[in-house]
Amino acid sequence: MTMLRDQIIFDLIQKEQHRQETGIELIASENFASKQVMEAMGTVLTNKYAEGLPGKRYYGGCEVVDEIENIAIDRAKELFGAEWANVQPHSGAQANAAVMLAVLNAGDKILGFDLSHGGHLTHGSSVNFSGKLYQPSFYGVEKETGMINYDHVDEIARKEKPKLIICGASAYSREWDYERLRTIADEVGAILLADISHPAGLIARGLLDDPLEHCHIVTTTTHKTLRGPRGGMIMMREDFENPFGIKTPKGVVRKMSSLLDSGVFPGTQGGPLEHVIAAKAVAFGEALSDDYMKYVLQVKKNAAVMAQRFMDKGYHVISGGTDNHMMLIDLRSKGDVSGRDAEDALIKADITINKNMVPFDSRSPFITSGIRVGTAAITTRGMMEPEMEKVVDLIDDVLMNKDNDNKLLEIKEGVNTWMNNFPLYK
Ligand code: DSN
Repeated sequence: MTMLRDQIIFDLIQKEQHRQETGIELIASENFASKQVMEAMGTVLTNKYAEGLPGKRYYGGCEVVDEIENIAIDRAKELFGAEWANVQPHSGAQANAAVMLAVLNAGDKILGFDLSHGGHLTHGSSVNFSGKLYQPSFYGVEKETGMINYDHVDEIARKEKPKLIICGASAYSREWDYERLRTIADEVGAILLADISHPAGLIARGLLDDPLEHCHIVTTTTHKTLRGPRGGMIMMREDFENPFGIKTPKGVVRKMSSLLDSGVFPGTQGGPLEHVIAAKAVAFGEALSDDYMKYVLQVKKNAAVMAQRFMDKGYHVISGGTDNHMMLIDLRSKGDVSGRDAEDALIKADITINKNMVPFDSRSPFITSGIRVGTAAITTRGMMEPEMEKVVDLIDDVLMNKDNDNKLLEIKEGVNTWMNNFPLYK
C-alpha cells in the first residue's frame, strides 16, 4: 500500500507540537501523555473491530485485543482498588451516558452539581442529553465559602428524591465528602455516582479521599491528571448485586456490572477503540510507578503554591485555596478583567488557560468573570514550586497590561525562551 504522505496534516501536527512545547499549558483538564502512550495509539489496533468484551466478542480475530483489554482492565483495577472496570468508554461524557442509560429510565430524577458552580454538562445540564432525558435538580456551593454545604445537598435530595445523585466536578478545587453523600443517597434510595475525571490521578495514588469506598459507581476520563490517552472508563469496588432491582429493557434483573457493560455496548457505543485501550493500559502501568507517585505529589504541592501566590497578589481564589490540582480565580477581585479578555490576553503571551464561570457569576458563560488554572500539565514538564510563583507573576503581568500589545509580545518572548528549560518530547 503506497500513499502520498499527507504533508498538509503532518505540518499542522508539527505546528501544534511547537505550540505545546513553547507555551505554558494551564488548562486544568489537559496534560502531556508520554511517548509510549501516544505510540500505542498510533498502531494497527485501530484496524480491529471488537464489539463485546474480552472472550465474548461479536467478531473473530480478537485474541490479541482480548489480551490487551484484559491487561487494561486488570491495571485499572489495581490502580484504583476496583473490583470491576469497563475501559471502553470513548470519553468521560460517554462513560456518564452509559451509566445513566444502564441505571435510569427516561424521565427519572437526577441530582448533580450545578454547571455554573463548577459541575459538568453531563451531570444534568439542560443542553445535554442528561438534562433532556432526565429531570435534573442541582446543588451548588455557598456564596460565602465557595464550598459545598452537605446539609443543603441533603435537603434537596429529601425534597427531590432523585434516583441518581452525581458528585464530581470540572471546576471544584476541594475534597468531596463521599461518605456523607452515600448517607444522603441511602436515605432517599438513590444510586451514588462519582465522576472523578479531574482528580483521578491524585485519587488513584491516595492523595485524595477514595470515592470507590462509598460510591456505587465511579466514572473518569483517562487523560487529565491520569495522563493517559483521551478516553473514559467506569469502575466499581464491589460487584453490587443490583440492590435497586434495576431491570434490563427485557425486564430481567441483572448484576450492576452487567447492566453497566450493556450501557456501554450496545447501549451507547459500537466498536471499542482498541488502540486507545492499549494506550490506557500503558498509562495505567505508568500511573502505578514510583515516578508517577512523585509526579502527583508535585502536582498537588504546585497547585497549593500557585493558589497562595494568586492570593498574595490580591486575587480571590474561590474557596480560599485548593486540595487538588486546580483552582478557580474570580477576576473581579483585581482589575475586573472578564474571563474572555483574560483568556485572549494570556494567549497572546502563549499562556493557555480557560475562561470559566465563577459561582454566582454576573457575566454570561461566553464572557465569565473567572479563569480556571491547573498544574497537571506544567508539572509533567518538570516545573516545581518556584516556577509556580513565576507563572502567577507572568499571568498577573499580562492581566495588568492586557491592552498593551508590545508588553504582551515581550512577555511571550520571555515565555518561549523559558519553556526551552522544560523539554517535552525532544
Ligand atoms: N472539558 C473538560 C474540562 O475542561 O474540564 C470537561 O469535559
